[in-house]
Amino acid sequence: MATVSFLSLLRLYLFFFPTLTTPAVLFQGFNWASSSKEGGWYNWLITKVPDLASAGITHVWLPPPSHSLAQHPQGYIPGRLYDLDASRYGNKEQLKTLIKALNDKGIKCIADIVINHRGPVENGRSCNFEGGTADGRLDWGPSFICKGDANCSDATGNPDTGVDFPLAPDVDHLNPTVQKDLSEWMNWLKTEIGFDGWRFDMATGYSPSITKIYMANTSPGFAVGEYWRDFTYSPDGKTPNTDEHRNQLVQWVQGAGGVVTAFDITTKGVLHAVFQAGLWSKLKDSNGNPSGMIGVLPQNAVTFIDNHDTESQKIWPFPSGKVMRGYVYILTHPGNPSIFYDHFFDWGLKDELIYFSTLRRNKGISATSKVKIMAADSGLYVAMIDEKIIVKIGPNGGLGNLIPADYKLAHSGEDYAFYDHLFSWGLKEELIYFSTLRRNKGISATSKVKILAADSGRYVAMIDEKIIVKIGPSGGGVENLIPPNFQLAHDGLDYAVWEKNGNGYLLVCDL
Ligand SMILES: [Ca+2]
Ligand SMILES: [Ca+2]
Repeated sequence: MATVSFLSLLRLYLFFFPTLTTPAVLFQGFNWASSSKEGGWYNWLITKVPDLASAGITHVWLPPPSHSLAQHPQGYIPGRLYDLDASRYGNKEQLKTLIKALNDKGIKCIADIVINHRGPVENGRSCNFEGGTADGRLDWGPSFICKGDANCSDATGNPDTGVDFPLAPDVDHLNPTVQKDLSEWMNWLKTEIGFDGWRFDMATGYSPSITKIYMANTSPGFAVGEYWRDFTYSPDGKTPNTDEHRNQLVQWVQGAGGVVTAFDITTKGVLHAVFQAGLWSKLKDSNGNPSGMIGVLPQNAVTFIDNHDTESQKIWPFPSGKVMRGYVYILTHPGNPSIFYDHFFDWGLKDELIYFSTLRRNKGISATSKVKIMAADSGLYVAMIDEKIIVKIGPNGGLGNLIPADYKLAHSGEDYAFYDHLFSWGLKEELIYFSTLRRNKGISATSKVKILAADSGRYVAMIDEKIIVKIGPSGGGVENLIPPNFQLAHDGLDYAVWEKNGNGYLLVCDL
């Protein structure tokens, strides 16, 4: 058999262990109106699972799952934390069914953890809480609430370690029983309900050292915090507080133990500065890197364009008409990008979002991909990612000689384009591989061809029932065409070879 290069081995390794290397693409699976969806949101979202799978989504962030005060049906003032049947999104069984359907497609689920504050028993004393089980779990009184909280006059707990939530009693997270009860509840969400990780609501509400405790006690597969600090500008409107802003995010992540990620609100702010105020140079920091959190701690950044607050409630909506340009940026750049439900399903952007999330996966763009910013001024942003693609955003078409000769325009949309790297080295090695394959497999002038697919950008054929070859840019559903006794043996740019009873797996073990 032909010499198998290290690169081929690496590709094989990536093929067999995708979960270790597949970059995360998150999806926010709800908006502010979802709790009033007729028939229940969980029942609705489950019909969208195939779309999410085809977009390469790895994690879906679901809304707060517990009972919540009647006037807050979205779940953000939860009371009976264990009571998932009183949620306005659906009941516990519907939630479990949804999570299982997502898990079956390889998608993990993130629970929205609202623990800064808690909704008291309604029509009772303002500072009594019920856990939602027959036993005493999470049944709390005033001693569990931060002293001085305006929502609980007889609170006797420790002073708040963070920001106060004005609409409900703030929980005293320094109380060891609080830490134990909430950790237990979160672990129950994992083991009993099927969640894999957390989105920490209002993470400014308590010290990062508290988040660190919950991270350690619950070991989530993925966790992201909403550490919200307002993005501001100097009085002349020209200088956003970019460095200071992202440093707060970084300090929070480090204070919380360094494993948790944070929503990259700085990157959203920078994109607002660009598309609202035309401050294109702000896309590059003083070191030549992206000026959001992705420029300093990308593996801990979750980039986003909008969410159930900023867009649904018009708190800080992305500049009008520029949403797709924002996604082109975050889906081609480092960090862990996320997609908002509305943009994907309601705004007509689905195909483009799938295009760019597929591009991200195919090119192996990850949370720590390298960005080389080639232009960031006067309506033009051009950046090379991992020396594999070049992305251009902005109305200014004056590219001059910016795009190297070995990059070719592959895709474009309104004020954005992507250039793909042409592999310019010689073909000798590949030609030897295929001529050797031909000889070793006894492929002859009269070999039998069984065509398995010839449509939509892909050609798949079995030769003599010994090998399968795939040619074409589309990867869509090819894995379903390959019988289980065929193993991926080799691949290149838009082509791949599978061998019957091949020794691909053994090669992987040799690594
Ligand atoms: Ca409060
Ligand atoms: Ca608080």
